[in-house]
Amino acid sequence: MSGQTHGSSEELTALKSNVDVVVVGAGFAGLYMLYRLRGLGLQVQVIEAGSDVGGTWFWNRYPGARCDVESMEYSYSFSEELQQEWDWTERYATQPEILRYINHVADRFDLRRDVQFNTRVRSAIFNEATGRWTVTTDKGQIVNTQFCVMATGCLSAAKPPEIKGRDLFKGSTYHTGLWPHEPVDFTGKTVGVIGTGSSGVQTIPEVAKQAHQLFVFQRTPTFSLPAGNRPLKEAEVQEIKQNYIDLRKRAKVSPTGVASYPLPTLSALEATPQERDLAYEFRWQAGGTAYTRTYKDIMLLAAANETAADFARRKIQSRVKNPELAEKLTPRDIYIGTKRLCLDTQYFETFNKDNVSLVDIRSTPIQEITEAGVKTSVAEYKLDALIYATGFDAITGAILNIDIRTSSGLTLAEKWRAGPLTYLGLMTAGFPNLFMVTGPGSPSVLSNVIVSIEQHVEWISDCIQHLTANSCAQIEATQAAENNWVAHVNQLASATLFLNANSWYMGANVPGKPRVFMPYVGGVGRYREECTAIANNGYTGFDIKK
Ligand code: FAD
Ligand code: N01
Repeated sequence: MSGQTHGSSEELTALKSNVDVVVVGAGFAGLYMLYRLRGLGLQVQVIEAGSDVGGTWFWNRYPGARCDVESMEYSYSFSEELQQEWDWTERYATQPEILRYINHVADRFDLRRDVQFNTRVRSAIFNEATGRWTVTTDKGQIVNTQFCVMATGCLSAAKPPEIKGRDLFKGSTYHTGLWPHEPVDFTGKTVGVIGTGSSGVQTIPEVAKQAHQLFVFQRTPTFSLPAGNRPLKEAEVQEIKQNYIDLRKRAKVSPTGVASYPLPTLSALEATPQERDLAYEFRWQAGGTAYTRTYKDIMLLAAANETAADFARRKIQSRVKNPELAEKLTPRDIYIGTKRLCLDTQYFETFNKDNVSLVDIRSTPIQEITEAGVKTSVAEYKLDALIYATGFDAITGAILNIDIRTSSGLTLAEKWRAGPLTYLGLMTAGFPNLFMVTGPGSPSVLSNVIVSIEQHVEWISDCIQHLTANSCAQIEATQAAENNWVAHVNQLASATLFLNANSWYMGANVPGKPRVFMPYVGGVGRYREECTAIANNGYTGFDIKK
C-alpha cells in the first residue's frame, strides 16, 4: 500500500524514560491533553505513530477530504485567542486547511517538544506492586509512567477489506485512511474505488475529474446529502467570532456538540406529508447532517425514519439521470442515519459522467483481486490504480492494537472479548490510571468530536489534578459502576434504530468483532452533566487510593 508514514518532522525529543503521564496519539485529543497536563506542571511524553501532528487529518489526505461539522464549530474552543486569530475559509474546511490549523496549534503552544513521532506504542503493562505503567514502543524503548492516556482516535486503525488476492495487484494501491503525502495524479488512468461510505463519497467525485475511467465498486448504497459547502464570508466569520464564547457554551450542552443544529420537538408522524416535505426540503437545502434532526423521532421510530428516508431517496433519484442506475444507488434496506449520514459535493451527479461506472457488487460480488484488477462473479475490471475506501476498525481498534495488560495477567483484549466495557468511556475496571479519550461508552463519534475531546481531556486533567492535590496515587473504575454504565449505554441504544444497521458503530464491518453498539446515544449535554456530577461528588464509582 502506498501510504506509509511520510513527513517532514524530525524526531525532536529523546524519549523520556520516566514521566508522570504517557499520552498515546498526537491528534486533536493528544495535543490538547499535553497542553492541559503541562499546565499542571506534569512531566508528559506523547508518543505518535505518524511523522507529525494531526491524527485523522495527518493520515486522511485523499482528494476531497474535508470535515462535515462546520469549520467554525469543528475547532478547539479552549483558547479565546486561538479562536479569534484563526480564519477558516470554507464552511467545511478541507483536510489541508485543518492540518494547517493543527500545526498552528502545535506551534503556538510549543507542543512538539514533548512528542516522539514515528513511534508506535506496542504494549502498556500495569505493575500492581509499584502502581506504575511500563509502556513499550516498536523501537524497543521503554517509558515508566504513573498515568496512561489513550488518545488513539476512534477512526485511526485503517481497515483494508478481506478480499482474496489483495497483494497480487500490480498497479498502485491506496487506502483513504493512509493516503500518501505526495499528490497522486490519476490523469489518464483507469481507477477502481471499493467503498461508498463518507470517504468514498468524498473521493469519488474528485478522482472522476482526473481518471480516464472510474469503476465504483458498491456493496451498499449510501444515504448522502449535498454538503452545501461554500467559501465563508468575512462578515459571517466576524459575527461568529464576536459571539464565539456563547456559541461554544451552547455546543457543550447540546445533544450533538453542534450549537447550530436544531433541537427538534415535533414528531414526523404528527406532521402532514406536505409539512414534512417542506421541513425536509428546508434541512436539505441548509446542508449538513442535521437532516436527521428535522423531527425528534427519526432515529427512534421506523415509521418516522421512513418519512426522512423516502424524501432522501427521491432526492437521490432526481440527481441521477439514468433511472436504473439511480435505483442501484438508492438505499432501500437501511434506516437513514443508522450508518453515519454522508455529506457530499456532486457525489450522485458524478455517476452521470461518461467515464464513471457503478459496479453493483451486491448482485455481482468481488471474487478476488488479481494482478490486473478486480474480478467479480461476471467480469474482470483491469485497473491502473485501486483505492480502498473501506473504513476503519473503529472505536476499539487502535486501543486493542496495543497489548494492554496488568502484571497479574488481566488483558484488555480478553476483558473486551464480547465488546468494550467501560465506565463513562473514560476508564475500564481492572486497569488503574488508564484513561481513554472518546472511549467506547461515550458520545465520541455521535458528536462534534472536538467538543467531546475537550470535555474528556478537561475531565481527565481535573481528575489527575484532584489526585495530586490529595496525595493520591491511583484511581480505578469500580466493577459495579462499570456494570451500571454499560447497562445504561445499552438501554439507551436499544430504544433507537441504530442496532438494526450493519454499521461500524456496531463493529459490523470487522469480521469476528462483537456486535455491540459502542457510542453513548444520550447526547453530549446530558453526558457532560453526568461526568461533572460524578467528579463533583468525589468521583463516585471510582476507587481512589493513596
Ligand atoms: P486521531 O485524530 O485519530 O489521532 C489519533 C492518533 O493516535 C493518530 O495520529 C494515530 O497515529 C495515533 N496512534 C494510534 N495508535 C497509536 C499507537 N499505538 N502508538 C502511537 N500512536 C498511535 N469528526 C467530527 O466531529 N467532524 C468531522 O467533520 C469529522 N470528519 C472526519 C473525517 C475523516 C476523514 C475521518 C477519518 C474522521 C473524521 N472525524 C470527524 C472524526 C475524527 O477522527 C475526529 O474528529 C478527531 O480528529 C479525532 O481526533 P483524535 O485525536 O481523538 O484521534
Ligand atoms: O468508512 P465506512 P469511511 N467489500 O466504514 C465498504 C468518518 N469520516 O472511511 O456498507 C466491499 O463508512 C462498505 O460497504 P458496506 C465518518 O465518521 C468522515 O467511508 O459495509 N466493500 C462501505 O461502503 C465515517 O462514517 C468524513 O456494505 C466494502 C465502505 O467500504 C467514518 O469516518 C469523511 C468492504 C466503508 O465505509 C468511516 O468512513 C470520511 C468489502 N470487503 C470519514 N469492506 C466526513 O465527511 C468495506 N466496504 C467528515
